[in-house]
Formats: sequence, C-alpha cells, structure tokens
Amino acid sequence: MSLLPIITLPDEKTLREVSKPVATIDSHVKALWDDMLETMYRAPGIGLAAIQVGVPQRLLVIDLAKDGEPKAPLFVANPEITWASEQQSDYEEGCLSIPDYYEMVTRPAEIKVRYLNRQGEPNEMHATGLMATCLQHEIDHLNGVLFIDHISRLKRERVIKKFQKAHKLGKL
Ligand code: GNR
Ligand code: NI
Repeated sequence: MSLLPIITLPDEKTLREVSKPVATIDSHVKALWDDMLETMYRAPGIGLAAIQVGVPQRLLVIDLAKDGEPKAPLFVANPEITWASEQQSDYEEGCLSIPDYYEMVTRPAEIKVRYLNRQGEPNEMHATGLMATCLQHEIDHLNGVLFIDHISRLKRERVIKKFQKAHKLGKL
C-alpha cells in the first residue's frame, strides 16, 4: 500500500476530466482502491475519487466512520445514480482537492446508486444524510464536477483565482 499525492486546484486540466468506466474489478483496481483508502485516511477525508490521485477511472472510496469507531470502507466502481429524491438537503462541503475551503451545497437528500462492489458484483444502495452527500460529491468528481460548481459563480471564480495566484507565487 502507498500514499498517493492528491491533486488540487488550480489543476483543473486533471480535475475536469471525465473518468472512464472500469471493465473488470481486477488486482490493479483493488490495489488502487487500497492506495486511495490509505491516502484518504491520512488526509484525512471521508471520500476520495480516483481522479483526485490522477487516475481517470470511475472508482471511489468512502468511509464515514468517526474517530475511534471501527473502520467501514466502501469500495465503489462505475456508480450510477438511479433515483434521487425531490427533497433537497444542505450540507457544508469541503474537498481534499480544494483545501481549507467550505461552502453550503444543496443536493437531493436521498439517492439510490447502482455500482460494482469489491467482488465485482452489481449492487444497489439507498443512501441518506452524509452518505448521500458524499456519494454525490464523489460521483461529481468522476464527471469532472467540483462542489464549487454548485455555489455562486462569484464565489467559484474567487476561490479558483485564489488557488491560481497561490500556485504562481509558489512557483516564483
Ligand atoms: O473529506 C471530505 N469531506 C466532505 C465533507 C462534506 C461533503 C463532502 C466531503 S468529501 C471530502 C473528501 C473529498 O474531497 N472527496 O472528493
Ligand atoms: Ni472532493
């Protein structure tokens, strides 16, 4: 297992890529999931999409277990949202690819997701609360979408500019 570097803004070239479905759950996919999980735990974060470590495949990991609780990793490949509730909910989101920035995002409160699990079997889950938010956040990453795309254009452009400026200053 190894820690992978997490890609952050201003690298939109990578973060805006649309990831490709995986054909089979083989040893390479499992090794990548394991590295992503270790990277996510270390960050720390509650979810991570493969594109955040530079791999444009439709893979993600989530673990919502709190400190001191037993780990509860969820390994997801090729997720598809098959149903979303009319009811919306607000959650203050952050992203490991946009460090130290948090904003309220409104999304469907409940969703159903079809995906392949670690055994390569099709599965469907009904997610609510933080799991619903986190799954939608991660599935967005697979489509090149960031949580700042769900906030006002003014706030989005401001945060992107801040990261562009910091990057240029760091490179001088
Ligand atoms: O660690 C994370 N926390 C979080 C909090 C609220 C909504 C979404 C998230 S996901 C984020 C990790 C991340 O960037 N995943 O892509
Ligand atoms: Ni994120």
